[in-house]
Amino acid sequence: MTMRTLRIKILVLLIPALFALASCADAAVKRYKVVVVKEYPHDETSYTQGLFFDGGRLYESTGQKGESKFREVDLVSGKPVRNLNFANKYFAEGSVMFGGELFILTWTNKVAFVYDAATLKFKQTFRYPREGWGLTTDGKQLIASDGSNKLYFMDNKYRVQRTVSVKLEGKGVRYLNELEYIDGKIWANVYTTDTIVIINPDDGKVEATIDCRGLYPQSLVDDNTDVLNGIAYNPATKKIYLTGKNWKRLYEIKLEEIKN
Ligand SMILES: [Ca+2]
Repeated sequence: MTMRTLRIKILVLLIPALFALASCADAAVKRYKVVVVKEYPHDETSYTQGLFFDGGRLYESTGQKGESKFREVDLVSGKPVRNLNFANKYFAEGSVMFGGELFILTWTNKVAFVYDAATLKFKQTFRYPREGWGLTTDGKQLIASDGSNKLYFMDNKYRVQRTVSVKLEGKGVRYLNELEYIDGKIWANVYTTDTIVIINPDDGKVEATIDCRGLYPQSLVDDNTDVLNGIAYNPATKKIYLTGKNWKRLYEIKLEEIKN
């Protein structure tokens, strides 16, 4: 065998292997865009921080000092059914119901409020040594974000059991904000962007990204409009809803994969 034929032989063997590697890397992170299935009114005074369903009912927590509130919201009308307000010093953040209790984070106050989930009666507070951003649950633990690329898995006493670092193709994804646990994965809004990442809760690896550009039409944008934030999943209907801070609409969406 000449050197030339050897080189060709190596290339012939190598090229499919390289393609296999490349397609492996491509297949690792899927890319989706969102398609609107249905749209609903959303209170444009709501600076959305937390959004979730529990028992078929939609709940939302909103931020800003002096404007922070927690609400049960009628999906169809967008109107509040029940409402909790916070003292002016608190900036409410993510919220979720877990084990018959409602948990609501605050941004820099470093305190979480706990209520009875059924009556919304105040029960207690927990302190935590970091910022509060998003909150969700896998039904076994609370899962919180703090604006970094970390997710904190905690028990109902706010004790951290484990953390994962969220990475997209090996690079940390910071500014993880509103969270939603959907079918074994954690969806997270990446603050200030139109991107949602789908995270494997075991290793923090981003398995897919969702491009939400164009979801909120330019015709509805005004001086008050802020970023995409708010993911809610109703497990009974398997429907997924998105909104944003001070958006006038809440959208039921489905995913469409972006090929190549
Ligand atoms: Ca949520």
